[in-house]
Amino acid sequence: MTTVKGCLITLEGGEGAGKSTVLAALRDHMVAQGVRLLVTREPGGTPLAEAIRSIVLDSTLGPVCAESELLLMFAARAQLVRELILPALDRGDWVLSDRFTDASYAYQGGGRGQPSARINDLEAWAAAGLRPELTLLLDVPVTIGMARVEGRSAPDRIENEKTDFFERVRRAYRERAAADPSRFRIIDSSLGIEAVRKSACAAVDAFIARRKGGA
Ligand code: Z5A
Repeated sequence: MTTVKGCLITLEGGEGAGKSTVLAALRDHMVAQGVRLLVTREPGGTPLAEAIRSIVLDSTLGPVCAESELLLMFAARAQLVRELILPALDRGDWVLSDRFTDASYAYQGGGRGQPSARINDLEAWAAAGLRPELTLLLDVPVTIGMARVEGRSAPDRIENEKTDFFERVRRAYRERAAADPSRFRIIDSSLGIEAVRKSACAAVDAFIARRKGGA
């Protein structure tokens, strides 16, 4: 069993970046090392947050304004943070989340043009100021990512967006990573699945080793 204290690790990336694929590999890799791990996703992870997810991604509900979209993402997050993530961290467990607040900066900030200051305020209040200690950004050119998910059954409301929206999302993610290099690791996700998986596991191993050293 690892002796280091619990912490939050997140996976981020645009369409077809391979988060789900990498998440499964990372979970197995970390559990095999004895890390006590809660795996979750956003939006979602609790019954209420999953219900909000189905609303916010539903493409049949008519227009959703950017303000509603941002608030729904944070409503789901507020619940997940208090119901699952903070209690897990308090127990000393580790948490691996498929997306977190960086996604709101990228999609609602970069993609929809919501001001960063507003997202900052929501992060401080609704997300209790919680920030991951490590964020793996799976970065892939938009055209490659979109080609990977093409043909997947019924795109949801956000997946229906056009290429320029996803280009803004990618730019916002990369800017956040550049602004906070001690937290972010950018993984070149245009490479094959095995290479991406290896880079992600290596980044987490290095983080665990560093944390053990400093714990
Ligand atoms: N959203 C938001 O707007 N604001 C927020 O604050 C939050 C979220 C938290 C749902 O997220 C939506 O919510 C998302 C952002 C928004 N909208 N969009 N678009 P999600 O994370 O649940 O949904 P998603 O982005 O569509 O993720 P996904 O479907 O799980 O995709 P993925 O995890 O990136 O990819 P994958 O399923 O692992 O892989 C896709 C395909 O590519 C699959 O066939 C793989 O076999 C293949 N693949 C994966 N990696 C590779 C490599 N390296 N080479 C070749 N092929 C690959």
